[in-house]
Amino acid sequence: MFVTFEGPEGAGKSTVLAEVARRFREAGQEVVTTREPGAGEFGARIREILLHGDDMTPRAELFLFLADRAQHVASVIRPALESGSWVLCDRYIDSTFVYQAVTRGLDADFVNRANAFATEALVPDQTFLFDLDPVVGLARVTKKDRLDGQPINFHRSVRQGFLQLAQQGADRWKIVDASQPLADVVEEVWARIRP
Ligand code: T5A
Repeated sequence: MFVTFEGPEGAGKSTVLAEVARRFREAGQEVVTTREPGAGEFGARIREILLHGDDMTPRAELFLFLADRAQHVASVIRPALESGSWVLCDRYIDSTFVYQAVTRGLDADFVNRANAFATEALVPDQTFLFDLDPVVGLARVTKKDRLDGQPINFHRSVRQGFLQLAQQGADRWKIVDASQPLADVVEEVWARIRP
């Protein structure tokens, strides 16, 4: 099973993902935890440019996220799935659609096709949307990066973009109210992630 965690900044994705993975391991289930951008040495270098480098054009930004994803799918995600492991991934194709197409304004059809090309059409089985007011989420983030530092309207558009995508999307989406206490968010995801 390939499960992705999506949402605006500071929504609690990585914290919840780590706790869910701990529970899987405790139950004897093989699980690989990973994230985008930034898995492995190749991804780490791209992450550094994307999050801590100089400003860049939306098109350059798109291709860096896609390069990271192509390598990540081929070297981490597919091998793990083929070995029978669960894969829990912090951000994936939907982040590109929302940040680079909806919010940056790049062509949505092109972004969808580019996502499919980069991943050889690997779509998650399940996606959790951690929905949260960006003002609350940004207040939770202590070390701000290049994207956290965008104007608040950028982050509002990200939230709306994710909500629209999840509401229109296929059954793989589950929307979680990420403003609840952390323990409640964990329980909700845990209850809904098990097949
Ligand atoms: N991006 C990414 C694109 O533009 N296109 C793409 O294709 C991709 C893949 C990645 C950036 O790149 C963009 C999106 C991002 O801007 P990142 O650092 O990986 O940058 O960003 P995030 O994934 O947003 O990581 P964050 O750390 O900001 O958010 P999380 O993982 O959702 O939040 P988390 O778990 O780190 O929690 C933040 C803090 O809040 C607390 C935690 O303890 C932690 O201190 N917390 C809660 N506090 C109260 N109540 C709760 N329910 C809480 N849940 C967590």
